[in-house]
This record gives sequence, structure tokens and C-alpha cells, in this order.
Amino acid sequence: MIIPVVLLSSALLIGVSGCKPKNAGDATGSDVASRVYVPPGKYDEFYNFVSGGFSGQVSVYGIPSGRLLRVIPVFSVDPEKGWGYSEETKPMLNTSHGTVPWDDQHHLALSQTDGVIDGRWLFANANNTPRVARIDLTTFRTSEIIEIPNTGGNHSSPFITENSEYVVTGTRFSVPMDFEPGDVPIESYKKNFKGTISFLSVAPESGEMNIAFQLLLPGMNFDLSHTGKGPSSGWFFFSCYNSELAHTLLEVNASKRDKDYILAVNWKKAEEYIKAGKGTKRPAKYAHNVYDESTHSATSTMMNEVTVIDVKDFPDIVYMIPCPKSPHGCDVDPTGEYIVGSGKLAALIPVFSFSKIQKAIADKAFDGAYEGIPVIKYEAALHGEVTKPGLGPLHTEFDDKGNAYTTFFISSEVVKWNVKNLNVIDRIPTYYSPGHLCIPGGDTKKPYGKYLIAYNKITKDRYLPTGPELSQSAQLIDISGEKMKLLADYPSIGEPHYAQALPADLIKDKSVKIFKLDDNNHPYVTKGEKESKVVREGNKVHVYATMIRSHFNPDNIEGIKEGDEVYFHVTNLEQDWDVPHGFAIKGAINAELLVMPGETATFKWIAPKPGIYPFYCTDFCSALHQEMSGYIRVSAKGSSVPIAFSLGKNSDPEAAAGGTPTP
Ligand code: K7E
Ligand code: CUA
Repeated sequence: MIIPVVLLSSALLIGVSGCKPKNAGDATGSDVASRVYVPPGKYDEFYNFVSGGFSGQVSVYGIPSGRLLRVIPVFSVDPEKGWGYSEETKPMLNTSHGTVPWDDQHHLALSQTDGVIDGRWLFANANNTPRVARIDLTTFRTSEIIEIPNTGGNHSSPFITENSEYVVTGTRFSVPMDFEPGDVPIESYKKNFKGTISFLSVAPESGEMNIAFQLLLPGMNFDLSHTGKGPSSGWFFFSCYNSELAHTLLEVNASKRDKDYILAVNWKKAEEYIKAGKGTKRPAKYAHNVYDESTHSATSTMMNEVTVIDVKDFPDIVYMIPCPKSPHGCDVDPTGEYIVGSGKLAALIPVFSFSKIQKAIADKAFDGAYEGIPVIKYEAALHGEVTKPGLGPLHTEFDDKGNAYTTFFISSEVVKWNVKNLNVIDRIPTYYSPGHLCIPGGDTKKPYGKYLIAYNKITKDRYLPTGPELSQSAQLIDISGEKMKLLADYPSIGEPHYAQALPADLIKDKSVKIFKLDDNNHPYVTKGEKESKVVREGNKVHVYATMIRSHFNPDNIEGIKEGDEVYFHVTNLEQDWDVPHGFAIKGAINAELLVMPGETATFKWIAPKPGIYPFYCTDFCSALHQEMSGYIRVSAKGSSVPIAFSLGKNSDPEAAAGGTPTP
């Protein structure tokens, strides 16, 4: 039995709990606990990378246990890890608008080789201030963030081609282009607002991204996309809504037409035009931020040009395929032949055939044009429709046996259907209103069809109440048999949208354990305690400090004057796995630093009013962690207290044991 969420919530309001779906008790079945139980000391089978939505971060879970392994800071500052607070990481959040400390993170794409997840990088989008990040899967840290110009909301992003040639993004909001006047009446939408799709090249070795080219399109809203593969290699598919080109009350005005579109892009063709010099260079301002593992520091470069192709002038790059009612998910099956469009308001799911699309293009089976782009006849592109699948289809992933799994937001369920014959095979309720779902490898040539995770938007009665806000809920579903089986519920960080997963064996042994101190090329590194020092340069003071269990060197610092700009460059000398040290100063208008073994990080501090300021290590690093601390003396501006720094130079000379006293 399927309960629309509206009914369900009203039932909850009047205290009726007896209308839960009949099989809600499934997850308590006797063998279920053992399916998700990962005994102490054992590893999970899959890494699951989950978008953080309005948290701006990416979280990493183990599957099947549902254990949270790590939160990777990406687009939002993270005081826990000093992300965006240390001098080294501040440039990562730079944009053409200045420092942006937050974003909304929806989609993730793992790098691929020949259409199969290769375990090198994870790409993530920032929806609000358009950006794409690359996370290195050896360090589990963000290595690069690039801003996307001529874009109003980077939602249809990032999606990746089969050999990671390009990370592809599409704008959610059409906007006037950056190289044209922006101060135009909103009413002039149809004339002045344009949509764009961007192709970011990914360097094969380093993974470094660059905006290779952008396609200029009519002012629609691009929603989601996926790459072609196998036979559809070289093509990319985007769902579009607001073909009405409305600019107000989109809820009504962008839902008028019976059909919107899937945009089929022949990116190989576009690439040819670019190589032949057919693109136009346009001014654009966007930040390209790169974190260097050798200097443990990021740099931000402001870029000033982008190459664009107006598809009006190159009509064989793009084609439109009508798709019922505000399509959201746009998913390509593992064979690359079938493209699934999920109309949020549609009562069926259309499945398009790539070979039919090709035939339709060859035969010119067009139904006129949309803003100059040929529209392929719906029937000519259609493989078939899944009829009566459920209400509010959003997203589809695939298993390794020819089945598709679609989430239904309104009817709160996941529905399994056969891609070839389009018959519904099974359905399972979710709690409640799922958005995306994830099957490890479920959008690649090689799905690992064992588990499915549904990311639910509404949690209501699933967990102990925690005030007005409940954590969003993930649900792990066993898809190894004919029938789906609910295995577990677990809370998630932020609001997950898309997620990706890969077999743990693919990357777990490549995970970095320490940074080699010898390879640390940070300009302010201190490679041994003897090199610790404090250097004044005008009103700037550089503290070259070290950390090792369980002291700082130096730990007594004097001669700092009110208003000085003090930079604490702290190097963690440890060369052991899992021994970070932290750094915090009383009253500092900053977050802590959390410094990994072999790494240097910098804490900027404007010396406040005269007095004594304790600092300490924030990460419990040894039995004597509580002793890992120090004092800074701040003197008045005109004071003659000289710079002095020491470790172990106690006031009672008898008690001064060990350390490296410095005059
Ligand atoms: Cu459906 Cu932003 Cu991919 Cu959310 S989106 S659910
Ligand atoms: Cu170092 Cu606690």
C-alpha cells in the first residue's frame, strides 16, 4: 500500500500510526541485522560518498553498516578541520565574488575509465555560487575548486564522461551572459537570458580542471544530466524544464506545457568545432583554486576568458527530445542504449532509445524546432513507456541484471522495472519521499548491484524527535534478489541529494596515512625542533613552530605587540598514522587548525590587548595531551619587550629539564 506523504502527515497529526505500509516491519526481520552488521575490526564493503546539500560538504559512509566515516569539507568552512580558516585553505573558497564560506552541494561524480569507476577522484557541484570541486581519493581532501562563469545556478552538475575527459555542468537559472550587459529588465528574459552547458576538461594525470568550452543555449533551466556510454559514447543528455521561458511563479508558469525536453548533445562534434577554432573567446571572470600537496597550500587564480559556441550557429551539436512534464532525473542505462527521463509531474516514465534517436536524426524525423534547435518526434525517439509506475518519479539507477530502480517522491517508494520490457517488477515503500538513490556503480557501465540506498527528504517518525528539525534519512535496501528488502535506516549529514559508491578494495590501500616531512615544501615549514624560531618583520611576526607528542616548540613566546599580525606556522613533526595535532588560542577570531602528520598549517592572529594568551593542542594525541600547551605574552604597542621564545626554560633552573632552551 502506498501512502501519499500528504495523507501520511495528516494521519500523524491526529496521532494515527496504524496506517504505515504493511511491510514497514520488514527491516526487523531476523536475518536483516546480520546483513548490515560489520563486526568490530572489520571493514565495510563499499565507500559511499554522499552529497551534503545545504551543508556544502561531502560525507563518507561505510556500506552496509551505514557508519559515518568522514565529512570532507568542500564548499563550506569547517571549523573542525580549519578548512577555510587556515591561511593555506582560505584561497580554496575564493570566487569572483570574493570569499564564499558556504554552498549547496547536490551531485557527485566519481572519475571513470572506460565507463567504469576508477577510484581516482570525486567531483562535486556547488549549486548556489556555481563551482565544481575535485576531491582526491587518496587524501580524502578537496584538491581543486573551479568557478563556472555565465551560469546562474550550477545544478545539472557535475556529470562525467566515460573516460573522465570532461566534467559537464548545466545552468539551472538562465541569466544574461557575463560578457553582455546584466542590468536589463527581468521582463526581457526571452531576449537577454541564456542557458549554458560547460565542458570542463580533466587532465589525465593530475586531474586538474579547465573550462574547455561552453555551449550557449536558449534560456531554459537545465536540471540534470548523464553521459552517453557504449553506443552513445560522445553524447550527453540533459533534462530541461521551463521551456516556457518563464521568469516568475515558475511553479505555475514553467509547468504549463505538456512536455519539456531532454537535450541530446553531441559533445564529440562540439569538440571538433572547438579544435577547428570555431569557438569564440569571451571575457569572463572566474576563480580557479588549486591545493598543492607539496606546499600544503592553495592558490587562487582569477581567470579572464572562456571559449563559447552558440549552438544557433552549429545546429548539428544539439537536438531536443520531448519529455513529459518537467523532467528531473536524466539517466542512461549501463548498456548506453536507453535514456530514462523522469517527469516530476508525469504519470509514466518515458525510455528513449539511442539508436532510434540516431535514426530519427538521419531521417530528419523532426517536429519543427525549439528556439532554432531541431525537435525529434517523441515517438521516433521512444523505446517505450513504463506505465503506472508511481507518483512523482525523480531519479533512476541501474543494477547489473538489466533492471532500473526509480524513486517516487509523491508516492514514497522505490520501483524496480525491467529496462527492456518496461514491466514493473517490484516496489518498496521508503520513509519518506525519496529524492535520489544510489547503487554502487549504478550510473556506469558496471553497476555492483547488491545494495541500493534511498535518500529521503522527510524523516518524521523514524527517529527519536530532536526538535523541529530531523536529520534526513538514508535507507539501505538489498537488491540482490528479485524482491527488494529494507535493511537499515540511518541519519545523514545536511540534505543529501545524489551519492556515489565504489567497492572499498578499489581505493582503501591507496589512502594516504601521513605526509612525508621530507617532501614538505611549505615556505614556512619547520622540519625539526632546533629550527623553531620567531621572526619579526615590521609589524608582522612569523612563528615557526613544531608539534610533537606532547609539546609545541616554542611554547613560551614574548615580544608580541598589540596589533601585530602574527602568523603561527605550525608543522606537525609526527610520522605516524592518525596523529594530528590541533592548535587554538584563547579569544582568537578564528577556528582551530588540525594539522596532519608531516603537514604545515598557518594560523593568523592579530595580537589583541596586552596580556597573556594560552594556546593548546585540541586533538587528544597522547596521555599527556592536556600538557600540550603554551603561553603568548602580548605587550603594549610602544613596549620594549624583545622577541623571545623558548621551550623547557623554566623559571626555576633546577626544574628546567630537557627541551631546547633558546635565548
Ligand atoms: Cu533531485 Cu538537486 Cu539531484 Cu535533490 S536533485 S533530490
Ligand atoms: Cu597534540 Cu594533543
